[in-house]
Amino acid sequence: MKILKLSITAAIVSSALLLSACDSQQQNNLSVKQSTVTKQALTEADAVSFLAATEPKLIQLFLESSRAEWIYSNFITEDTASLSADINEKLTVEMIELATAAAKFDKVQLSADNRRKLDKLKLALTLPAPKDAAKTAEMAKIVADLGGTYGKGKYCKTDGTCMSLGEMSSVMATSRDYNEQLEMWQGWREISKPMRPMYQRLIELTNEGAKELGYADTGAMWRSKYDMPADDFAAELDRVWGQVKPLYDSLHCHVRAKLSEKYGADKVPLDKPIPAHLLGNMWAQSWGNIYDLVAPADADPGYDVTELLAKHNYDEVKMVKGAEGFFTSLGFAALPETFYQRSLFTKPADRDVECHASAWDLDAKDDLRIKMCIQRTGEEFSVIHHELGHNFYQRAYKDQPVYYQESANDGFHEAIGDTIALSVTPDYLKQIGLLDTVPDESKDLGLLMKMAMDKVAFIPFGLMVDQWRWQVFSGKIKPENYNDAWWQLREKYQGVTAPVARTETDFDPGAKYHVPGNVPYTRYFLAHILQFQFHKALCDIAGSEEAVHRCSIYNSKEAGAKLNQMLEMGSSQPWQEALAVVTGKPEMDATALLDYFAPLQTYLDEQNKGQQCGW
Ligand code: X8Z
Ligand code: ZN
Repeated sequence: MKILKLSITAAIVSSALLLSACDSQQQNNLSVKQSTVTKQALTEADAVSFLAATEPKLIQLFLESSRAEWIYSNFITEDTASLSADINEKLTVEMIELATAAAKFDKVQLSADNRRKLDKLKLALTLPAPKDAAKTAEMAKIVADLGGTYGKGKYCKTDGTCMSLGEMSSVMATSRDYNEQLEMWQGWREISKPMRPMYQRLIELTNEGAKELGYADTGAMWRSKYDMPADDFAAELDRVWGQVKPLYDSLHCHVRAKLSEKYGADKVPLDKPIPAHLLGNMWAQSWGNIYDLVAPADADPGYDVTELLAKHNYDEVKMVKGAEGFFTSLGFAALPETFYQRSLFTKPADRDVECHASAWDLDAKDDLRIKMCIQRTGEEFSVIHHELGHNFYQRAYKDQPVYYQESANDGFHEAIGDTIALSVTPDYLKQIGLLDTVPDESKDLGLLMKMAMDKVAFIPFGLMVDQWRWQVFSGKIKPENYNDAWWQLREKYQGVTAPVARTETDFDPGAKYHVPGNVPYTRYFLAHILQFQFHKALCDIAGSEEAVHRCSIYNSKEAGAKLNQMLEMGSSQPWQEALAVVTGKPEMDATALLDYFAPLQTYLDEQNKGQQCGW
């Protein structure tokens, strides 16, 4: 339903030229399209004119849709929900029509470029809808309602006081009180219970749409977007996860032992999955917030970015300017003034907004924005880099044809800002005046541990979300097992468990933004592998002689130029080729990640000696 550029999602919406008063032009476009696809024997010339006529139509639709989505997620009310549903419905109808028209060229001999553009069009929708107009409208309403339910979600206690997700997340990050964390964990999961029937119906509807487009189900369509056969892509994920799993298992073992020391073996048994509320994060997806519980003795770097930001009076805008400064140091042009005028940086007190961070490109020119309820923490400083990575990518590919105004694959979009954040080293923090003294190498282990708690811990979560969704789409997971299956996968991949009994009146997947938001999640798994490949390659290009975990590409115009070369390509080439532009190799490979964390792996092996690991 929502597509990102050519596959808009709620996370990053982008569009292009303002053509609001071009009714006649739109009619022309449509008539070209209709005459093109009803001809008897289609030729490449027909494809070329179809693609040319479709382009301005898409640009217009994307702009309209982005505006409505921007307003809805900045101001969640019944009215904006209704307007968002209306435009989504219109966009979906049009995209289904275009995908169907594009499929008419399936048997026509075409250049690789024209074939690629048509394929992009066929795969553009994240949530295809059935052709039946009433069903499309029903689906659009569900999509808006699910998003709104999440965005408005808060936890209200019996005394009448309510907490936002941001407030609850702060408690999860800083509290070391078992019951207090549990209250937050349980409280937030109340918001998603009402989503279940909506979600169930959404799956039925979108699968019907996917089948009409020739896919087995919507999950099969999602897996078809990676320049390789869908089954090969799924196998590729398993292969890469197999590379990382031993490191994850070591980290899990060590963290569980430390949590068991902290909370007691009755609460954290040494042979069982870890209770999911003790890891410093609402979803146990990244664990950096409990770094203090696992910090290696004598190797703690002795600083904390949250404290440094406070000490140097960094407010939200200063945090964003700081992150922007990294990109400009690489040679990227500064963000436009409108970015600062139009972005949302702080949570408004007087209305409901979707606080989950996102980056937007409204017009494929220069109307870039982020929307984020920034908290003044080191964690959020990283998220700002993440979001700006989206914006700089969007600007880099803006001159591509609309079909290619996208990242090489969705994992690339998620990896760019994170790649930059890997260069936020102590040395860099000193250069920008946040840190006085760079800790010596004896403290590297602490830095690596902190990074692993964020990045390595995330990887199985990044995989399991869509393992759940794919099986929901395929029907292997039935509605009566939605929650149970979620927890089975959480246990299988992450080795975490629900801290209290769950039932099928709960809908815990819905408490994670990307499920009601319908944002595919495999992208983050990919990004967590790719960012280490990019970082290593860019450090080489920058001529760094440091260990890779100490390298910062700050100020390297060479690294910036190479990165930009890849970003500018958009999705015009298979992602393997884009990857090769920066890394020299067309394969996704976790070796760069494993090399980065090699000293930590040695430490963990030592620490885990005699422990019974696994769950
Ligand atoms: O959703 C995001 C970004 C926006 S694309 C803030 N991330 C995932 C999440 O929060 O679950 C970044 C890492 C994973
Ligand atoms: Zn992102």
